[in-house]
Amino acid sequence: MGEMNEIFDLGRKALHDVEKRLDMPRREFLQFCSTLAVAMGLPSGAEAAIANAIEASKRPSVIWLHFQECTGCSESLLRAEHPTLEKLILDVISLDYHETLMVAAGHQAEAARKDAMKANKGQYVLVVEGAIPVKDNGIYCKIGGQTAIDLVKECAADAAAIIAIGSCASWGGMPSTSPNPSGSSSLGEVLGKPVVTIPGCPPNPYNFLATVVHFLTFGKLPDVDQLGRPKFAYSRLIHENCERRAHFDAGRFAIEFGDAGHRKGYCLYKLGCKGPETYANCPTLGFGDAGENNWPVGCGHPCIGCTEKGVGFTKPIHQVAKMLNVAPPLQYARIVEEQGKGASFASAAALAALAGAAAGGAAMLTRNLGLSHAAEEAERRKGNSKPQEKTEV
Ligand code: FSX
Ligand code: SF4
Ligand code: F3S
Repeated sequence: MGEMNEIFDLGRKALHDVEKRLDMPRREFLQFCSTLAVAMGLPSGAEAAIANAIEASKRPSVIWLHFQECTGCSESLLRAEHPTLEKLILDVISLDYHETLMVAAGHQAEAARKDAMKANKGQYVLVVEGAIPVKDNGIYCKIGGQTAIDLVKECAADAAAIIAIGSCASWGGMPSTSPNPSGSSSLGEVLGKPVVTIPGCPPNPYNFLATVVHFLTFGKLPDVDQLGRPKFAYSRLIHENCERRAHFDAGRFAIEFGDAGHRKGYCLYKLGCKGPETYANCPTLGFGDAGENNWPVGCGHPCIGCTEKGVGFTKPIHQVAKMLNVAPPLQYARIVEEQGKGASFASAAALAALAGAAAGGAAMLTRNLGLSHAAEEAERRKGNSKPQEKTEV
């Protein structure tokens, strides 16, 4: 109740103003603030602070630089619906320089960047999308006659906060894959200091939005992990929240794209899913405001680990993942084994308890991965006897 009172403390007039400014009904606005508070893992009542900050704050000036990338980060932001990008640009942040979206071009564009930097010295947010080529003094990427290296250093000097958006800016991403002829590097490497990173190829726009709103509300960027990723978004393994996890634990795997297991929504581990070694909130957040299960695994493709340095664009897509966390799957009964064979659920639980959590988990994991071979055979036999089970993929 306390937090509701705090929200009501915003006052009718303030809510009316914000409603008008964002062209968003107040209920939707308050819902938006609550969603961001939950996404950031903030304690109850924080939505009031967020609502207050958005209502009262001067919009922070944002300078957004593009280097070696595909513009997918900006594209994913364009798909954010709550609030839409134009509301975000016009009412939550002031996007003063963004090469893809700004109307100005040439000298006019560069003048807009310099003006914004001067007017908001020490207060603007610098967002960098794309890797930065450092080979041969950075001559492989120049904008307005300046190398990306010089440009980013100039803009970083007076920024209040620096955010690397996308895997390319966060750790080199796709442009840095071997043999990396232009020496594509991350923003942190070029600046020689850690920056907040929002990796993903593309990243989820709400992770970016929540990070900016955190800065707006608390005057500082959120807590980050050792790779600079906001903990609110990147502290859980995808494998821990995946809707296919029960299949993994029960040893039910898709073996080939389009086989019976794939069509039944089985676990994609054997197709190379990197969920077990990738930290991100993709399964819980989804993409594109397009409803449930709208994320790579939900759509039937293994996670390639795009948010994880050393996994995405580094490990082969179909190579099986390294298991980082092994928890004993005590809560799921296995169904893919012949009757009368294998351990019972109760005896498996007792075994896991006796062997200790980690050892038990590893044993169960090995067992289930092994089990799946029997399951594969069973699927194949079924496929042979029932031609309609086969797919044309
Ligand atoms: Fe593209 Fe962004 Fe990938 Fe990179 O996203 S979606 S190549 S992370 O910098 O534009
Ligand atoms: Fe989900 Fe991939 Fe883990 Fe399977 S391996 S449960 S598909 S995250
Ligand atoms: Fe990337 Fe895997 Fe999420 S591929 S978008 S980290 S599900």
